[in-house]
Amino acid sequence: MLTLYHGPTSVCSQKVRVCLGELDLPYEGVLLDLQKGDQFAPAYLLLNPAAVVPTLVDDGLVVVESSLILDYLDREKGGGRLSPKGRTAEVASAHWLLRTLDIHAAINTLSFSTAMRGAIRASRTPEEIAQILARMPDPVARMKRRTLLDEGLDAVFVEQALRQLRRAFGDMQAALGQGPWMMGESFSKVDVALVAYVDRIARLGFAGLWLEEFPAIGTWLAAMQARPSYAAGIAAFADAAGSEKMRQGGSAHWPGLARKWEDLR
Ligand SMILES: N[C@@H](CCC(=O)N[C@@H](CS)C(=O)NCC(=O)O)C(=O)O
Repeated sequence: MLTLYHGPTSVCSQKVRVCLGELDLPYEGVLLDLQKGDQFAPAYLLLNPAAVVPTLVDDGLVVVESSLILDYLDREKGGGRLSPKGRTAEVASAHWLLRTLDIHAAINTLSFSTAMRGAIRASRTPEEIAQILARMPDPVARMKRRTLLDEGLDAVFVEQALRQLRRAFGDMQAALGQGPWMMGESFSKVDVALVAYVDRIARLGFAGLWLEEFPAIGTWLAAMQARPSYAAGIAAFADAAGSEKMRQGGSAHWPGLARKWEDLR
């Protein structure tokens, strides 16, 4: 039996749920409330010492890191049907899976410097925020979070994130010039690995990052959103009020973000 510890709107959890949907795999879900700090519970830390979601447990085997989970599920449960075949495609797909670490960091930066920053600062006292930060086990992640909450779009991490995304979008646009999916004609785990991140940018009201310069990304995202796995893995876990709050919270920062994006052209 597969057990997935996940968060309803966590991007890394979304991509694993999309994968489970694509492979048509039943699973038992354990939802964690990241705002309440469920990820810091001692029992959970034994599974995932980094205090992050998702974590997959398959018959006692613990698998962490969302892109590794995708790879594991496809190899062990899906017969490799989401894995591109051939030397060149295998290297390219492994590289994309590795790059999701940087892409995730960039999405985390954009969220916590805009919409999440607004929501957290509006609902918590500075003392409560300090308490939450103190529980983060990684001192660098803690410093990053504190800087984003304090400085918003002026934080140094924002330029880093935009540079990462500009490179990733350029490479996605080139890849999508070869076929409808990231690896060409065949839908693959690379599409699954990227959808939640790109979708989050759209949900924050930042689709302007690709609309004119990298239009293939918008077409690809629409195709991803039309798949049943998106409905089951992402849309089903997003409540309307929360989504609207995220859109408004992000969109208010679009003019500032767009200026920074233009500066990097
Ligand atoms: N590289 C990890 C990143 C996991 C991660 O950072 N997850 C976020 C949600 S998307 C989390 O659990 N955050 C907890 C927190 O912010 O305290 C993966 O892909 O699994």
